[in-house]
Amino acid sequence: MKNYVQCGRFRLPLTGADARPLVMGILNVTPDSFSDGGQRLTLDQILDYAEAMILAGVDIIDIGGESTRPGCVPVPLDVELQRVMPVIYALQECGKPLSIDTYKPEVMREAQLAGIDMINDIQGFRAPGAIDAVASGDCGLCVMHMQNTPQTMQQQPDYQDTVSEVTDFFSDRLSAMEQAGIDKNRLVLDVGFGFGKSLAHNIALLKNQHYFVRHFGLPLLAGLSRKSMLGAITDKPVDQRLAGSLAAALAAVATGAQIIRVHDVAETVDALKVWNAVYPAPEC
Ligand code: 7PJ
Repeated sequence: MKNYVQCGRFRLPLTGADARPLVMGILNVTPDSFSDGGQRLTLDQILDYAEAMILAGVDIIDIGGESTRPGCVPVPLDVELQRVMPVIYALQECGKPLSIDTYKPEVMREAQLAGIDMINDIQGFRAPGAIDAVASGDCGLCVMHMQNTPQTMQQQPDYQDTVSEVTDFFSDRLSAMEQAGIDKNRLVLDVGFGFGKSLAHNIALLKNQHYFVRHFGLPLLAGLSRKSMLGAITDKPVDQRLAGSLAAALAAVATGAQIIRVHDVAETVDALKVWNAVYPAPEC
């Protein structure tokens, strides 16, 4: 296991006295995000929301300019840039690592010029030019697994063996990144809950997260917050999934994730503090 993740200006500890599960707060800059879409439209409102996340103890702020909910339509490059770049510039000095949720190499390049600390790619840097766009910097890179595309992924998710297929995907991406000379200390893996997965696939991956940690020796990020798999389990609509999301965050940490991507930062920070008091990170 790595001792830290290199995350641009920041080095996030994974082991030792300072290590604890980290909370990545979702900052959607889209008018159509599935769980809080349309509520935060002006830059001021977005920055207020970021400020509240910081006060609540967020560790990483994940800025997203394109909704990737099932069936959504991709946004053009210029629209995505218009949405995210002002937010990145405005938050540059906020004191927290900034992440950008994008799969577009042009957005990755612009965001790095603006000092982004992490690039979170739901396509696992598969777009032509994506690896080239990030190879020479030092920002963290989250490599997520997705079957098919957001437009089609939930139509018929299909695996012979979920864990081994996701393993093969990571192996392929990691060797491409290694060939490009990317330092392993920059890398984080994410099995991609809900991205081309049935409930059974998601549960199989959640239960096997430790396997991925052991196999690749890399930290895992997990995003389960308010997702439909929690709706399937609890029979609750998206605005009533807080308790499910907190339980999912703890389950994800219990099974090996070190960064938890969430909407509800304050509640998750508290839940993880309690968790960490009982199960602190390993010493080395
Ligand atoms: C994830 C993400 C996730 C990572 C989204 C949503 C949909 N990035 N971006 N992992 N999900 N790394 O927030 O429900 O699970 S967008």
